Amino acid sequence: MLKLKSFSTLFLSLFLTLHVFSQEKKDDQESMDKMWGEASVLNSNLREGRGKFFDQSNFGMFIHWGLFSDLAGKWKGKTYYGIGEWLMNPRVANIPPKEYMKVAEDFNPSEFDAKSIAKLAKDAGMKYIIITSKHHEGFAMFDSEVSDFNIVDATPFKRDPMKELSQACHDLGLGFGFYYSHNQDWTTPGGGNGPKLHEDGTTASFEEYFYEKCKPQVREICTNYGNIDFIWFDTPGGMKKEYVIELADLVRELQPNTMLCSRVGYGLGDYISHGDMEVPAKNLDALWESCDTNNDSWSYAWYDNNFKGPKEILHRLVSTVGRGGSYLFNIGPDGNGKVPEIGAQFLEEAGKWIAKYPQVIYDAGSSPWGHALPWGDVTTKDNSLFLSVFNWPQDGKLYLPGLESEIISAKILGIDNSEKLKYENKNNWVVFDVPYKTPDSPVSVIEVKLKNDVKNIQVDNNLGVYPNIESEFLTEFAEVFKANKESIRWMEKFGEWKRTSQISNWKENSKAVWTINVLEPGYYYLDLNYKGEGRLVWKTTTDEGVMVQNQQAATEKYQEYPMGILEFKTAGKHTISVSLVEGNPETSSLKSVTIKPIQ
Ligand code: JFZ
Repeated sequence: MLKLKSFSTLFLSLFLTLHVFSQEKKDDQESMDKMWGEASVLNSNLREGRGKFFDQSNFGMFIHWGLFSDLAGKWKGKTYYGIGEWLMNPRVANIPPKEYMKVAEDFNPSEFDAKSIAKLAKDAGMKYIIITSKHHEGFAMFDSEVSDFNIVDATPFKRDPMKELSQACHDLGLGFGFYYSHNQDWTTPGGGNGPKLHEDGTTASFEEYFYEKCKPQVREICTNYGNIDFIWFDTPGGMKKEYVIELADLVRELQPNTMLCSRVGYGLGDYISHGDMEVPAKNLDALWESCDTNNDSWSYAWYDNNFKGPKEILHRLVSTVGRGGSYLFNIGPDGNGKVPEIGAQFLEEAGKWIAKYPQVIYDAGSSPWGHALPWGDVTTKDNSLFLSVFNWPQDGKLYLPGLESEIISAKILGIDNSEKLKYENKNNWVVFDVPYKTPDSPVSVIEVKLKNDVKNIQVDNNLGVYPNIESEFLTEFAEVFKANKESIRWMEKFGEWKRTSQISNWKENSKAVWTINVLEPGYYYLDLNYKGEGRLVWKTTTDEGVMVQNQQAATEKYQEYPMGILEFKTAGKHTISVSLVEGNPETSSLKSVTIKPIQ
């Protein structure tokens, strides 16, 4: 029953994610929806079978590399900002396929060093590499008998880098997998969103593309590179189910231990792929992965040096594991085959931290709280909670809400002779006495040993109001009456997807209600994060009859505004209820509520 419920929640959230969108970005969303296809899956007793390696690893490297890497986001002197691997697409530089294919003539990534990339993954603490063998551009980055448009036959480079990389991974004990764009092929007649006609002017069919290129190439990548742990098909779009079944069957036959990601289509994958470049707010009880990139584009783009720092990489990784998933983190080597230096350095630094705290990541379980906590996140193993503290408290107190289970001991990891931490129980909170000085950088870890296995413990997972750190309550966690709770997505730059959950369509008696857990009664600042037009008036009331109502400005972008001071008269469980009092209910939407201690 529990399983069923969380699966249906998951479906719902995936459905909302894929189908709700803001008006102005409707076109982008619709065409992208069509290409992604449905987000599928869910068998799975796979955790003990072929899914075990994936389930336990929790951290892998994704690599986007192709002809587009050589172009680096630029065509005929003009830079096209956004995801680089889409450069030739009509919505970006609109490069005619024949002209695009000529790029191969100058593609010579002579600095490509498979061993150093595999070593980077290993040093970063990643357990496998998944690389683009053919992206939507249709160019095979491997030696293919099936199509000459491949890196051995069409370029001066002449080497098969996939052979080198698969070998290097196997030598270092890393897993290995291929991305393959099975539906979209923008340079092959008949391929998804590809040329409609052959050279001689006759009509090309998807069937021809499928049997003459796609399927035989999938046979090649599943035959010539040893053991393959993942086949990561992408964007099934309008591809017919019978083709997808044929491909999945072929992979199962040739590589019976391979894990297929959900983007193969039609629910034929082994695990769910989240494409949001972000960590979901709530735990998902399934095998799933969140893919993300180390800067903004997936493939190399000359201007894009917005690399995530070690702390951010670790935060996203720990939170993904805390939500119950695996983190697939992308790098984009350039046209010479080199991995951009800054990104590589940050990964190595993150890897040093993981090497010190492997128990926090590998084979670690999800957080019993089911969501992030204001100071960081929780992963688990047997009787232990690992508290990864990203915002170390300045007042010597670390607060853990709602733990209704006996603690045996608590201590800071990574310090020689670290003493047991003192703590006290207050209501159902645990208050740890911690040193003022941050024990480790960029993240400190406290291990809390419990009397029982974490699988059997009780946690009150209501959102907490903390005495020493602000707490943001997302609309995902609210109960909503007579308004719409929805997930919206939009592109920041082209192909750079962002999402948020929001409450919109307010009516006279609409309200959003959060159930929260207050440790210290008293005064707190109340902020609301909303968008809209003109000026809006919001009202917030508590179950104790306290009310805060105020007017603030509004813009079309989400922004946080102070509402005033809210009082909790007693500690314990409370509700806060938010409604729109004045303003256009059509354009007003609420993203979150933040409660901040007053200093
Ligand atoms: C796809 C590709 O089109 C893109 O080039 C890149 O390879 C990326 C990893 O995958 O783009 C997607 C597909 C699905 C989602 C987001 C981007 N999604 O479901 O959110």
